[in-house]
Amino acid sequence: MIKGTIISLAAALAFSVSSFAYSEEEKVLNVYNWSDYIDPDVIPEFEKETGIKVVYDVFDSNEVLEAKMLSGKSGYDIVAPGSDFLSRQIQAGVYLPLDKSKLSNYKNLDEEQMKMLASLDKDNTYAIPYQQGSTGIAYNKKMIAARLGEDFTVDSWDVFFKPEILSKLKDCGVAVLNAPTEVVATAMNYLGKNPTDSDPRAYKEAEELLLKMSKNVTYYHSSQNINDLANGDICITLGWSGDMMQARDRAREAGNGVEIEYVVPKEGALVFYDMMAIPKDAEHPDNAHKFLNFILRPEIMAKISSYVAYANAVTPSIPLVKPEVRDNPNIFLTPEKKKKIFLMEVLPQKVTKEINKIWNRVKSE
Ligand code: N2P
Repeated sequence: MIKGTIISLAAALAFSVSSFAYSEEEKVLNVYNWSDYIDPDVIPEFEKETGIKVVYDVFDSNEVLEAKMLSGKSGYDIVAPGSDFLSRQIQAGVYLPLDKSKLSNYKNLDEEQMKMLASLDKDNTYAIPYQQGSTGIAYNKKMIAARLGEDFTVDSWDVFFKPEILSKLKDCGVAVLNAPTEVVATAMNYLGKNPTDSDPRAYKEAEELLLKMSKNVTYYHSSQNINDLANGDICITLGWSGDMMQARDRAREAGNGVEIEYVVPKEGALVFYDMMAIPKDAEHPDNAHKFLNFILRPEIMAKISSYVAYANAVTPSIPLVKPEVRDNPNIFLTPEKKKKIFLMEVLPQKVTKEINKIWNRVKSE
């Protein structure tokens, strides 16, 4: 009898402590996501439904996010690293394992892609895929035709890596992502080398190629190219697929006559998955799980992909994505395009260090 009372007392106490802890979590969620990466209605919808106030900050560089994460105190509840960066950050122990019992919509994720992502996040322990895109070339059709001829087809990285071509575009504005890991990998791939070689000495030729390219580059920036391309302030950019489609939409909305094309060049392009994970020091992990579960709903994920023009891995969302995005072979890649792409693998720190050194030299060229 006494034993029974003690047990039920203990159970009651445990219950009240856990419900206390649960109700104690402040109704706040600090999100750190890429810029231009969500439908602006999604956050207010989440806030309205849950009563959780979202503080939404943005970044446009994996390297910047990584520096924050490795400093140990991010101050965020949700962050969105690229899958290769995520993998290295997992090894550094900066994330909380997901509590999948709180993610009833987890089942919506495409099994095949999750299996592939498990090579970077074992058993998909720490993260869910948010959006997926490629790193290719976008250009202003009329400006390029005026300089390279009506018959010139932009379908090769030659445009960036052959100075005799790129120099003809210098006057109309050439932008390159300020994304050292991706741009160096792109140069390696163009040279027929392993884009994720683990030997720092393998990157010499890529550096030379980029140094030559840099003579004709107007600026390095990872989000300014959207508006600049839409407004006709640059004529070509090495850019992210969905962002470039957003540029096209903005030009159309403005009715300014700017026509934009995006291509995955024939030599291939890097494909990335941006993931969402919960930092270990998150102050609102329950709210974070609620947010992840919310965006895993087919109609919410479809809304996001329709707006940002990136693909996603929530299978039942695909039929709900607007046809212009869903049927765009550069966004939801066709099997034909899939043959030409490559995924980043985790780079050892010594390679990242070398890439950063190369990048500083390239940018100051
Ligand atoms: C969103 C860009 C995210 C793609 N604007 C690069 N990871």
